[in-house]
Amino acid sequence: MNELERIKELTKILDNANYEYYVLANPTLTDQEFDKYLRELESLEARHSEYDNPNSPTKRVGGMVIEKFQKIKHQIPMLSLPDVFSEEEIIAFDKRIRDAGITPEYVCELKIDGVSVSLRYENGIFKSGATRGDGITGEDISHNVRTIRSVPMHLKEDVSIEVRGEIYMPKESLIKANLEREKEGLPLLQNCRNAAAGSIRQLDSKVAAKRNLDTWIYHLPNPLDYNIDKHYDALKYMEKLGLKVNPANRIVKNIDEILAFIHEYGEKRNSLPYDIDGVVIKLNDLHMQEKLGYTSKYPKWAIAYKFPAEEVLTKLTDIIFTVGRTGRITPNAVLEPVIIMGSTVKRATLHNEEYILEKGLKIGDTVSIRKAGDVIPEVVGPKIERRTGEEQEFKMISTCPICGTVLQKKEGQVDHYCPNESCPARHTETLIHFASRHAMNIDGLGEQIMQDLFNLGFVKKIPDIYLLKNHKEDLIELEGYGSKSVDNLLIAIENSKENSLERLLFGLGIGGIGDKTALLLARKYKTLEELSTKTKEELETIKDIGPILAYNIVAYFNDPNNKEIINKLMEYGINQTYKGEELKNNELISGRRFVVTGTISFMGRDEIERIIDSYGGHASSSVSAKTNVVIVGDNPGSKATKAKDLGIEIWDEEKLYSIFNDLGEI
Ligand code: 1X8
Repeated sequence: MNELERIKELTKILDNANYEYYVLANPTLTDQEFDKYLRELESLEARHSEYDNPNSPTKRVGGMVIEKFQKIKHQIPMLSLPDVFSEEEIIAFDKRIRDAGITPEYVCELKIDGVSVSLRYENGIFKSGATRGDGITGEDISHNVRTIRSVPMHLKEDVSIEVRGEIYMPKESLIKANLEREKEGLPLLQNCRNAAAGSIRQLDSKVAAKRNLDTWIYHLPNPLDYNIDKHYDALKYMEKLGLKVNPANRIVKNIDEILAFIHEYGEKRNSLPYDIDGVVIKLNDLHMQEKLGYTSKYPKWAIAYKFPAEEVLTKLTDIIFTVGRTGRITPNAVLEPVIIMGSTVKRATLHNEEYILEKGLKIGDTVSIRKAGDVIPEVVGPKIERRTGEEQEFKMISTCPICGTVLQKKEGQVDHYCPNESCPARHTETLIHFASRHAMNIDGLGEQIMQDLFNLGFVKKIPDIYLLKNHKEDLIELEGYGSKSVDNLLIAIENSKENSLERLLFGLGIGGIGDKTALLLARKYKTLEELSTKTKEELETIKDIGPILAYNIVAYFNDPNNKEIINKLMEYGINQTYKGEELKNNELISGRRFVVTGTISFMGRDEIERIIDSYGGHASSSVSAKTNVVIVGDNPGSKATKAKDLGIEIWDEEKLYSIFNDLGEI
């Protein structure tokens, strides 16, 4: 056998082993055998660059870096499905179909919480993978798709075909990735969906390779070309080609069977190794699908039933109080740790006294917890029937838990405040704020560690942060901080010295200066020194700066304590000048008014608004006739509907991504 033939043979053996392991979950080679073949193939390929094959099993480990995402036009648009949330809506869907003279048979499938993908094969060979994009045009993510082992590089028949499905991150992969990230002092991945979305949008395929992504394939766009006239047969056909098709898919004959499927997987949901957020119900007969057709946006032959937000039960072991930077007291639920939607929840805010009384919470209650907007945990309420009589009534505190000062509550307001301006709690909150993401952005200097550093006396005031490098050994000895994370922390602190003025200005925590005002002032005055010389009257001439804010700024710079802080920061080499670029210009953004609603998977709202701002656009929170563009993410609220009603331009996640990407902001 010559070397080319051996390359082909090894490719086949390894592809097949991947298929058996990752699609069938039935390994046939030992890890050692697999590695041996892989190494042999690697060394043959190294000697024969003329046989370079992008689909080689050796390329599964990633390492391909692209410069930018190419566009791929979908041959058939990639539509989304109408969401429904109730039994009634499912019954109405069934009725519409029956009213069209169809006696339906349906296929029930799991709705995977991942990222849609369209895969193209030519003569059985993998050609490309594309995101949904705006449904018409997606982005070429082939380099990342090649790292997903359950995506075959060769189909079992030499067909040319396009198939669609979902790329997702298994729950276990998220847990593993987060364990690693924790060790390395990196921020944790929030959930499987965002982690999957983030990974496939990387230019370097190493990231996707590391994330252990997986697929479920559930749609054949042009089945009639393959003489298939039932959706379920299309699923079977795709499975036969070697694609990973979900074994849960089930043909059902009526509403009761649909509801039984929903109920069954509602129960099994937590024990599945991947996240699902609902059930997709599709008409099985493809000719009937054609007959029903499409609305302008959706197929009429399928719906996506979404599960209610996941709720889990746990115990409310205590209610503790934290004091904010402004002195505001917040009660927090201390919970027996539970995993919900892939992350552990131990605390949840209870906002204020009234909130707790309205929910009727007692300490010791079994409570149900859910994740609002999929990220922030929320206590839904107590399970009264689980009470034993041992629970304790909640009682609001009357003095500050940190300094003991009697709390105040302003007329008509729900929040309690500690009025003591020099309450130590305010110092830690000030410090936490200084290091936070939108201020100096010091990674690794979060709430808990800052509290520890304050208690140990290492950091009492803001400038002390920059002396932490003198306490390196002490830090390493602190429980829970390895030498690696201390190194990372010290590097992050050093790097923050170079931040542009607006971050420092926001970080100082001058009453009423948010990140936007900080940017405005930094752009206008360029240095902290210059800002500090302005009078109240001068400041008030600036649009968006009212008398209170102007007063706060002047008062801040007149306070000797603050002068000392600023002098120290200067002495330690913290930049105090505006480094930002002058306003960037882009006709899609500059001078236009934006509202962002819903969750954008690849970027937080604040960051999006910051970028809009840097092009001289305006981001605001409410939609009005003045709004030019509404950016609509996942789970948008009424703002999206209002935008539609007003006929305002809408950018979905893909459109935003492609604009930001073209501008080099991603
Ligand atoms: C989206 C999804 C579909 C399915 C599963 N998971 C999804 N996220 C399925 O059909 N089994 S269909 C779909 C869509 O058409 N937008």
